[in-house]
This record gives sequence, C-alpha cells and structure tokens, in this order.
Amino acid sequence: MSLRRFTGPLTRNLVRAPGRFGLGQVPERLEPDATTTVVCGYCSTGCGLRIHMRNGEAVNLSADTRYPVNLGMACPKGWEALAPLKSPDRATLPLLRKDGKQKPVEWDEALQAFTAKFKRIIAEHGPESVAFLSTGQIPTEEMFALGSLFKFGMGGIHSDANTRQCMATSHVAYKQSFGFDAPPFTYKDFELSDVLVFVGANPCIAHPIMWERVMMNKNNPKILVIDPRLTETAQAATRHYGIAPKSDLPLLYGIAHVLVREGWIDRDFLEAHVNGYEGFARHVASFTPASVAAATGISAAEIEELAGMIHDGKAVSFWWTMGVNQSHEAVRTAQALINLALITGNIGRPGTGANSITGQMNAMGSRIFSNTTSLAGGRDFLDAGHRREVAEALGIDPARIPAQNSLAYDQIIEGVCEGRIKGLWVIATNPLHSWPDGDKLRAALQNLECLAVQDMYATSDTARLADVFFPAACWSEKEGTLINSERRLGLFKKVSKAPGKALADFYIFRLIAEYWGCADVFANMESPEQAFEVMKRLSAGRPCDFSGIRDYQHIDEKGGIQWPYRGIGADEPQERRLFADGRFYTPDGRAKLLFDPVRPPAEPASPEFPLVLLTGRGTSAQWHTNTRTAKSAVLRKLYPAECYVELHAADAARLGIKPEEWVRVRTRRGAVRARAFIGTTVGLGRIFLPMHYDGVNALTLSEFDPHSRQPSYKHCAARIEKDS
Ligand SMILES: Nc1nc2c(c(=O)[nH]1)N[C@H]1C(S)=C(S)[C@@H](COP(=O)(O)OP(=O)(O)OC[C@H]3O[C@@H](n4cnc5c(=O)[nH]c(N)nc54)[C@H](O)[C@@H]3O)O[C@H]1N2
Ligand SMILES: Nc1nc2c(c(=O)[nH]1)N[C@H]1C(S)=C(S)[C@@H](COP(=O)(O)OP(=O)(O)OC[C@H]3O[C@@H](n4cnc5c(=O)[nH]c(N)nc54)[C@H](O)[C@@H]3O)O[C@H]1N2
Ligand code: SF4
Ligand SMILES: [Mo]
Repeated sequence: MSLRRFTGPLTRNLVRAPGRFGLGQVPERLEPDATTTVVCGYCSTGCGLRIHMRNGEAVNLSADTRYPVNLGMACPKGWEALAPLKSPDRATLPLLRKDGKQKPVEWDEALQAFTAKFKRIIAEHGPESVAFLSTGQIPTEEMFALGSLFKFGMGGIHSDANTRQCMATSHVAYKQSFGFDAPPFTYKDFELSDVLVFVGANPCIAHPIMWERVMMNKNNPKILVIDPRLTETAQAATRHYGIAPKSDLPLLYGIAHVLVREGWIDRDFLEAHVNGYEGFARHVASFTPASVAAATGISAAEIEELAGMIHDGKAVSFWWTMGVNQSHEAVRTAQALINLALITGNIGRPGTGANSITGQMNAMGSRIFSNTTSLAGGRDFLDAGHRREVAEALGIDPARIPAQNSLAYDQIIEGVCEGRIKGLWVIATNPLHSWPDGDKLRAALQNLECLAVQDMYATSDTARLADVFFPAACWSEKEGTLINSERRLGLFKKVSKAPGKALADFYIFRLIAEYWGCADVFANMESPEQAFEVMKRLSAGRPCDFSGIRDYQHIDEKGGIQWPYRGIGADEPQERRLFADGRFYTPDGRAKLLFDPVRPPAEPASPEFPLVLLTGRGTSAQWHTNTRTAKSAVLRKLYPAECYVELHAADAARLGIKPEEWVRVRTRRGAVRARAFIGTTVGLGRIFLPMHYDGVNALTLSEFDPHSRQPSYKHCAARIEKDS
C-alpha cells in the first residue's frame, strides 16, 4: 500500500482550510468575550483558573473562588499561566533536519518524513526497534490516543512516559498493597487530620495550594516533616526530622516496631481488612529505635516520639512525594507508609490515609489510561480478556493489541544506547534535561536513526536534537480532561488559538494515523470528546469508574468530578475518599502488608566524593526543565537566575568557600557550575541542587527501584571544587 494514499484529504484540508484540527478560532461553545474556568496545566493540585477572553483570545486570568480544589487561590505559576503561550520561541511550523540543519517545512512533508522513517526502521529491524516517551502533561484523551495509535495502529510495542520518573513508585506500591493504583484521599483530608506526616515532600514549594489547604486545618494539627533538608515545609512544621538521605525505610520500620511493641495497633481493622500482619510484626521486631538511630541520623528518643504522636492522633494522614518515590528502595518505602496507615487503622476515615501526592497535572491520567505500561482502565496487556475489551471499545481487531509488556523507560534508553532501538518519538517531555546521567543519554540520542520530538517549543534541549519536530498546541489551546491528585477529573478548554500551524497533540496523532494508514484506530474517536466516551466505557466496572459522567459540560458544572463516579445521584458529595468500607481492590478485598530487608544505595559517599547530592524543586516559580516558566518575566524575578547549590556552613568553611562564590559540583559522571548558598538547609555532608538548571542531570546516577524502575534522583556521591 503506497504512502501517497494516506497523504490525501486530511493534509489538503489542513494546508488549504485551516479551520479543521484546532487551527481555527475558539470552539463554538465559548462566546468570544466569555469568562470560563480551565484547570491549571502545571501541577497535580489541579486548581481552577478563570480565564477572561476578549475577541476570542485569553487576555487575563484569576483564581476561581468556587472551584472546590483551590477556593480562590493560585500559586505564581498559575497566575502567570498565560505568559508562556505568547513567547516568541513558540514553535509554529514543523521542522525537518536537512543537511544537518533543522529547516521549517509544511505538515505534509514532516508527516511523510516521520512515517517513512519509522516504517523503514520497523521494516528493517522489527517492531521492537521503535519506541515513544511521553508525559503526564497532556489531557488523558491525548495519552489514550497516542498509546492506541502507536501500539494498535503503527504496530509498536515499547513506550513509557515521564511518569516513570515521578509516579511509577506510587503506582506499583498501591497496586501491590491495595490491588489498584488508587490514592485514597480527598483534599478536605488536609483540613481534617490532627496529625499530618509529610515524608520526602515539600508542598510549600511543589504543591503550594495543597499547603494552603493544610493551613486551613482548624484542629491545630501536628505537622511532622521527614526530610534530609530543612525545607520551607519543614520550617513551617511542628517537628522536622532531618534524617540521613535514603534512611526512610529503617526509620519507618523503627516507627512500626514501636507501634507493635506498645500494642498501638488497630487489631479489629487488621483482622477484618488486612493480610500479613504477623509476618510484618516479626519483620519489624529487629528494627528497635536504638538499632536504627545510627542509620537514620536521628535519636532513638525522636523515633519513640514520632510513634507516640502517630498513636495519639485521632485522624493521622501520611503524605509522600519524590523523597520517597525517587529512591533505590522506593516501592517498599511507600509501602512502609501504607503499612503504618493500615496497622493503625488510619485509612478510609476523614483526615486519614496513606496518600501519595501526584506531580504533573495529569500523571494520574497517564498512570491509568495511556496504554503504555498497562492497558486503559488499569488493564493488563497479558490478559486476553482485557485486550478484547479495549479492542471492542475502539472497534478494532483484538489481535492488533500486543500481548506483550513494554520495556520501562530506562530499558528503552538502554535499547537506544545499544542500538537496538533506532527510532524514538518524544512527546511533551524533555528527557535530555530531566533523565539521569544526561551525557550518556545525549550520546545515545545522537545515535538514533530518527529522533522525533513533539513540543510547544522547538528550543527545548531535546527538541534541538530532533530530526523531525512537530509543533504542538498547549494548555488553553486545546480540549480534554485530566485527573488530579485526589482523583478529580477536570477540564482543559480551548480559550486561545495556537500560534502559526501548531496543532493540538490529539490532532497530530490523528494525522499520523492517516499518513500511516491506520486511521481506523480513530474510528470511534474523531475528537477528544469522542475519545472521552470510549474511555468512559473502558472505565465502567473498574475501580476508576467514571462512566456516570455525562459529558465535558457535566465536569464543568460540578467543578470537577472524582472517580469513582457511577452517576449515583445529583446529591453525591463533592468530596469523596476511598476505602470507607474497608474493602480494597485485591481479589479477597483485603489490603496487603509488604516489606523487605533494608539495602544501601548504590553510590555512598567516599573519600574522593565525600558529599551526598540531593536534587529536587527549587522554587514555586520554576517548573521542571523551565521551558515554560522561564518565558514569564514575572516568574523569572521570583527565582535565582543562576544555578545554586545549598551546602552546610561547616562544609563550606572546610572547603574555604564563601557565600555566593561560584563553585563546581562534580560527581563521577559530570560537573555543573553553581553559586554557593551556604546555610543550615542541608545537614553536614549533604548538598542540594535544584533540578531546573541546565546540566544538573549530567551529575545524577542511573539507579532504579527494582519494582517500579523509577530513577533514584536524590542520592549520589559528589564533591565541591572551587571554580578556578
Ligand atoms: N514549583 C514546582 N512545583 C512542582 C514541580 C516543579 O517542577 N516546580 N513539579 C511537580 C512534580 S512533577 C512533582 S513529582 C512534584 C514533586 O514534589 P516534591 O517531591 O515535594 O519535590 P522535590 O523537591 O523533588 O522533593 C521533595 C523533598 O524530598 C526530599 N528528599 C530527598 N531525599 C530524600 C530522602 O531520602 N528521604 C526523604 N524523606 N526525603 C528526601 C528533598 O530534600 C525534597 O525536599 O512537584 C510538582 N510541583
Ligand atoms: N535531578 C532530578 N531530575 C528530575 C527530578 C528530580 O527531582 N531531580 N524529577 C523528575 C520528575 S518527578 C519529573 S515529572 C520529570 C519532568 O521532566 P520533563 O517532563 O522532561 O520536564 P518538563 O520541563 O515538564 O517537560 C515537558 C515538556 O513538554 C512541553 N509541553 C508542555 N505542554 C505541552 C503540550 O501540551 N504538548 C506538547 N507536545 N508539549 C508540551 C514543554 O515545553 C516541555 O518541553 O523530571 C524528572 N527529573
Ligand atoms: S498549585 Fe499547581 S495547579 Fe495550582 S496554580 Fe499552582 S501550579 Fe497550578
Ligand atoms: Mo514529577
């Protein structure tokens, strides 16, 4: 079948009649001078932002006072969300590498080149020689469309997303412990707890509006922060436990030891709803506070105190983020927190829970519906019945769905390094900045026969290497749904026109399907809203059931809708949590206590590299690789222009380093220049680099949790040198 056939009507329409595929003005459903609520496109809090339009263009925004998530609040990124759209480096045309240089081309040429290159690679090297890496930052409809296109249409097998860098640990931990990837909480729980335990989470910076919800708690709660850094959150806490990096697992087992020893457990709950208590009690027997104190760097008395405060709490909630998820023993650490909630019966009641805070605004959508590592609705590629259900919903032959799991992100990168993977398509993520051991990745990407990148800017580190580049519309320029940290489906609306010939990712995927010759994959989903109908069908009967949602407008009217939502009735409460009945999603309905021996991280400090390097978020005004946030003049004023490294005053004195001095932070893999920020935010022997600056990930280590394959970004050996 010739390629030509599929370059037919769609492209011609595109080139000649820019009214289709989102190239036109705002959709009919919005008046040109409307004010309407759109969910924020940055973090997983999922705040509602009121967009004010004039003549069909978004001109201003304010925080929605009625949206149940943010109640009229927004963080600097939200307030400045429109600025990055207008940046002069927004990509407006596809690019194609010719004679070594990226040249602007029309969509037709770019799409033909992409399909020809990927088809040739598959023809010569088989379906396992191509892969895609996507994101938690596009609507669920687009993720679902992408996974369906690549795997059921183009015949690919391997794909993963930046959610591997972020939420894979929570996904696996919940799935193993609860039977489904199901964060149980609702944001109201921030206000209802009397003890909140934050582990490896810095919500003051990373989830500022969730932190505002904590500040609305009227119970005068105890806020306990477990973090090797004295973060902004730790400074505002009742107690800060500045543990040694990656000593969470022995600490949490030590706390469990005290709870078991004192009989401070909920026996009735355990007997009715949890498996594995006896084994867990035996496991933690050796983790006495005295024995774990040295490893954790805090005293036995502090461990006893922590356990005592958990026991005294009437509604205790446990919250974790990347300090837990990005670790060499991440899944077991997350499960150690889940275990604390289970053995004390702190789950299913207001103000309780073992609660993973999500990162990107739609990482939850990616976890459940992207057809990457699992099939839509939390289904399994290896299950013939599951494959049939997905195929039926899409109206395709089940044989087109691979009966094989994908490689994980790191295995895909390894495949690229070893030359087994020759074609890579990167969508809405910037791995060259965000993946660990960046120099190794750069070399691998340069080795590819075809690197295709799809982004709103052609200037990201990864996009600059692309052989084919597709310009994408972004937040507020397209429609779709997303799922926030508390399982609330929210709505993206098109309130702005994308610049030039940039297209919504959804329609880029549809065009590729046309050019490839597999447009039938989209037969039941010509638009995002039709894709939503397919996903609704696929959610029915699953824990993440949202089949009761009528349509996009319903989500809009309700201020977002949490799953599960089977349409029980209009008076269904606005805020819901899971497991109120003590029934979990495992086959026997009981949760599992899972645990393992403690292991050391791969690269401990050494005489040559005597410091432990931590990385993470720097300010509430910076987002990841800074492609978007750097485009706002307001946000740029809110964060340090130059890379900085936090180090302890005694370490600085020993090295003869003065405040603000330029230094070089070096690990076995690379070095980065940074200004010295000297103080007490990090303990002795530890340093911290914010991930937002160029080159930080040239330093980090390729070490992964064995269950989730999530990178351990927050631990490797480093040294600081004077920058001479
Ligand atoms: N402003 C802003 N907000 C964001 C983002 C952003 O880029 N900028 N990104 C979003 C995304 S995708 C995510 S995933 C979240 C991340 O949100 P967070 O996880 O809250 O942010 P991080 O700074 O990566 O890491 C949190 C803390 O983990 C600590 N930590 C490091 N090692 C350990 C350890 O061994 N044990 C413990 N207990 N703690 C440790 C670090 O010191 C850090 O303070 O933020 C989201 N929100
Ligand atoms: N050292 C260190 N590294 C880390 C972390 C850490 O804590 N420490 N954290 C990790 C975590 S948790 C995460 S989530 C990752 C994030 O890492 P990345 O995903 O690489 O970071 P972003 O800058 O968010 O990249 C998103 C890209 O999508 C583009 N984009 C935005 N909207 C759209 C859209 O609608 N369509 C398309 N096609 N493109 C769009 C943006 O311009 C940007 O280039 O970083 C990880 N890396
Ligand atoms: S807290 Fe998150 S969702 Fe809310 S405005 Fe800020 S970035 Fe957007
Ligand atoms: Mo993340």
